[in-house]
Amino acid sequence: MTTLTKNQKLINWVNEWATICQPDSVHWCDGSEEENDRLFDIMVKAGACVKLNDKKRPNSYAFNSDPSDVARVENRTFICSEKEEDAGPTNNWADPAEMKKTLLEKYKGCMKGRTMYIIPFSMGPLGSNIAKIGIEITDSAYVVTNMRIMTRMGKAVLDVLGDGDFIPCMHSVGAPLAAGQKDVAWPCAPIEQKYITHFPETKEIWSFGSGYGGNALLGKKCLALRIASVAAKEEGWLAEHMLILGITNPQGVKKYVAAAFPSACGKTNLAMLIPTIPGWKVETIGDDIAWMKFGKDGQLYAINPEAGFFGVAPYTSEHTNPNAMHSCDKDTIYTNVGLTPDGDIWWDEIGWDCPDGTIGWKGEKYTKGSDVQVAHPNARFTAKAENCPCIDPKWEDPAGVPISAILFGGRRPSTVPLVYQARDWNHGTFMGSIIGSEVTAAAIGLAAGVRRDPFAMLPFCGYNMGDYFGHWIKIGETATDKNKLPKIFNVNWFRKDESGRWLWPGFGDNSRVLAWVFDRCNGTADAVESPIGLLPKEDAINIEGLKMSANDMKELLKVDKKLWEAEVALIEEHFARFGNKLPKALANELATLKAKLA
Ligand code: O2Y
Ligand code: MN
Repeated sequence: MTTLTKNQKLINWVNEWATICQPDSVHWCDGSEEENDRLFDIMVKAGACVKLNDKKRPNSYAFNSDPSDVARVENRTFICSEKEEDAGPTNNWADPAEMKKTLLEKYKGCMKGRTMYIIPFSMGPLGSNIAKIGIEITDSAYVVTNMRIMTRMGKAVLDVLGDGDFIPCMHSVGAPLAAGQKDVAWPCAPIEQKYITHFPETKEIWSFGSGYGGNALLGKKCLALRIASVAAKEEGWLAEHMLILGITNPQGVKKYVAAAFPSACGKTNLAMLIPTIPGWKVETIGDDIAWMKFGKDGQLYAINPEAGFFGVAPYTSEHTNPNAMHSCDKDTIYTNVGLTPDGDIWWDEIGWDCPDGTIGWKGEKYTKGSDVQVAHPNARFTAKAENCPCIDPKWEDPAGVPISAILFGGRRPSTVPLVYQARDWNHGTFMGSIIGSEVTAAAIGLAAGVRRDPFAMLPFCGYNMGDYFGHWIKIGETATDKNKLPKIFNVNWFRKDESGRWLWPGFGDNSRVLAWVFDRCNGTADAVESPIGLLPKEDAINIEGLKMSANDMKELLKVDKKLWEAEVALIEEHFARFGNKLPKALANELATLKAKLA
């Protein structure tokens, strides 16, 4: 074992886990290219992955997971706070001592026959005062190679850490090997033995049984959202499930926008949007997570704590998101996509037909007309941010970028207009607290209606969501210069008319809405008051070149009193969930909305 640090606390922690897990060997990851190549070589030889055709996809690999391990597992994700109340009504709670006892039994000998990897990683640019250092212990080389893309990882992190503190992240796929036992391509434990657990008071993460995405790449959802949200509340900043983009107008003025949407709203597409309106430019800081802190000047600054994209592959194409497509031209890990006979990848709506002979993610051969599922709907690409053609020049700036606007949104076929602006910070917090998407009865057995996902943080808030609302209110109160707070907007790309026709084209045309947001922040666009907030003036949104009637635009910006009265009743139901944890300021906002509608 080559220990790359003199940090005694870290060495002791690693030794303790090595004693419990009993791996065959311990490897401290230095993050070098040689190490990365060696790990891929080992995985290719073991049949865990395939190296793709170097001429088509240089330095890229395809993995297929076990069919039981294809996504984050919310019902196996736990917040283990000392008090149940501190996990709140939206999280699964477990007693921390009991959970540790259960898991320690599982971790005992769980790495037999495997290597224990020690991954030092930084969430955020190395040395940034907004960044945090974590150490992940894992027995998965797949996790190591993904973490090398998704975070700043390796020896340099240990150098910055010195003898300082780190966030301990413990992970095992939970599949020890007996002497002489042959490994499988994707080791993991059965679903009921998977545990993704968080200990907010001690800021620890223990994950067991899954090798997939958010369950296993612990820097992402576990650290950068669940644990970071707790730290952010304690330290007075914001850890949010938000993309960050830079937008430049034709005069060369640039502003930065952060945005939160529930899943399946096109967050990565918005982060990498190519504007359809002449002269405008959008550049990407991040597509999933934003950490925002006040600077000395009273402005809120954001960093993307990640260094890569763990993007959904299906429906990503040259048409929907060319920048994402080119981010994964090289140096990419693909998970659960189809493997074509010429060593390339395929997924639904990639933009070309699936070649005969493509091997699907479950190992079945596809031929035209067969019903083989080629790519899993949650198939992923892990791609480096530095390979994104529209990456923002400031994406690694340790100081972060100043945020002028925050957007919230959801999939709302009716009721919610294309865009409206909050009157102030508390009203914007109210907007964030009520976002959600409409689901049909058929969707995953849920009752039809609006599924609320406040701030898109429902699965990611590491503490009581009512207290989280309160933290947002407090951020507004403690801002030294209220005029410098970001302006807050709600957007809805998903409005339909009565016949079910989409009213808004979406994708690159969302730049038309971003331009209005930009102009509002720039003081160069007017707005009109409505009961729900500030709406664009008629003709304020540039629809030149779109096949849209004036009536469509009217419909898109309509505030239907009856629908909003029904919405108020639904919001009351939603807020009731938080009991006495609901901040008074949000109850007041709801009362104001009711009064304005009357
Ligand atoms: O299924 C997973 O493990 C990935 S979930 C994910 C990945 C990237 C960005 N966002 C998400 C999410 O669930 O919000
Ligand atoms: Mn996400």
